[in-house]
Amino acid sequence: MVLENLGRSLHSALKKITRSAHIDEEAIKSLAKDIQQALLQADVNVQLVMDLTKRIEERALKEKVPSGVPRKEHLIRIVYEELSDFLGESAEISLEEEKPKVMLLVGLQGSGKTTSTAKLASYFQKRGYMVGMVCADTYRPGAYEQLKQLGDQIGVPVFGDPDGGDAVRLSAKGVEVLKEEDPDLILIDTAGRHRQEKALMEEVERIAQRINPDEVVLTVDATLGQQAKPQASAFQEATDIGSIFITKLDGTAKGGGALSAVAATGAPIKFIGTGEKLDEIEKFAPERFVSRLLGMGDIETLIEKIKETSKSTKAKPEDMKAIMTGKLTLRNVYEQLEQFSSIGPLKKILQMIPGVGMSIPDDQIEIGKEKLELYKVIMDSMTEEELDSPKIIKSSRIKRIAKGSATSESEVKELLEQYERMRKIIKSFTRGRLPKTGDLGKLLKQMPKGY
Ligand SMILES: Nc1nc2c(ncn2[C@@H]2O[C@H](COP(=O)(O)OP(=O)(O)OP(=O)(O)O)[C@@H](O)[C@H]2O)c(=O)[nH]1
Ligand SMILES: [Mg+2]
Repeated sequence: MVLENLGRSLHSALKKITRSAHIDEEAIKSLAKDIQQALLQADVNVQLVMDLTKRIEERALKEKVPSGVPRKEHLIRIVYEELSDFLGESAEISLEEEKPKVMLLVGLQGSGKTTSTAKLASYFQKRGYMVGMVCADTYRPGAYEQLKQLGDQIGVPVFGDPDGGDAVRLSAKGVEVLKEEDPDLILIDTAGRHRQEKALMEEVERIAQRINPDEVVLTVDATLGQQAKPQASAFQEATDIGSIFITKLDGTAKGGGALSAVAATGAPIKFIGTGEKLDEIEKFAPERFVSRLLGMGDIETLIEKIKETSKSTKAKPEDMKAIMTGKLTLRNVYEQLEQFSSIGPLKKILQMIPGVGMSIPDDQIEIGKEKLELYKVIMDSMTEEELDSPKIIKSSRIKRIAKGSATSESEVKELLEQYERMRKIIKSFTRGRLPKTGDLGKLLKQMPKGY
């Protein structure tokens, strides 16, 4: 998970609160301390941490608890709200206005411009928009080929010149050529030479002057931690139509530092990159992000991912809803096997379910691709009735299924055990109800015992 360590520490700080008998000043102070420690470890700036925890403490001590709300719940809500505020406000990219919207991606060398350009293209294409990309990086050898390859992967046209040329002219030409197709969005990938930063900034400025983009997107590498701030501030001052794409949030312990430092400059973070693959992009919504971070799940992002997948495949949100509410049948499993792999590994999906968070050991849910294939073959030999009510599958049926699918009885049993385990885990966490993100009262009640 993104920011796994931070999530774990915050999660255990809250767990301590839910377990304590009384919420008194001491408990609040101790919670604030735990949160401080967790954030400092994630490379969040000391001053920001102090301000945040002071606000949490003050609110927790002074605010009147609304009637009917348990004190603990109120306290957790304060933490949730303050952490969400801390990460800025939700900002939208809208493609509904004038067509085409032109976005210019800028950033330091290796910060992830090219990858993020293609990720954005794929993100909006999946949502039904027509997208084109322009390669205006004329410095990096093979820059055009890199973007072209990514474009081919997702079926998005790329304009560029393999021989390089003048970046400003290429950008203008690219926009002009792509406009003929009447796209909704044109994304321009630029160069990122670090050593001649000044020349680079000048070039970006000249491109911006020439093509007048609707939005300039700065990619910022999350591994910089709080050091991301100067980049974001300079950018925030230089452009008023800017947004930030934080890349490489996966696999860095400093992501919390980067997110909070950038948010503190007031520059809107609109997207985050959570891996090298093109679908590893998420719209950044602080509340949802914090909700998932605290192990409270993120149903909205999950539903969004399912909708996205169901456009290109036949995945059905109803099936996912059935799974999340513990009504998992083998039929759901069968129908979703392929979709699961396109939404992301099962563990990522489960993390978006409230209460599941970090509580499941990897080996309980990681099913390899080959295993999934085998399970599909086995399920092909099952009857409709068996797929709908797996509990009727006893030894004689197991024998028949194994024979029909040319597998062994133990493999059939293994599938049934795996299914049962998944069903139980999911059921025990969701308790048969589908909560909404942000509805903390309900979420908290659904947390498993010992949370
Ligand atoms: N893990 C991870 N890697 C990423 C992410 N985004 C980009 N990368 C990787 O970062 C490296 C640099 O990405 P590019 O997209 O080529 O960066 P760039 O800013 O275009 O680089 P230049 O054009 O050389 O300035 C590549 O290896 C990418 O796969 C992300 O969100 N997570
Ligand atoms: Mg590049």
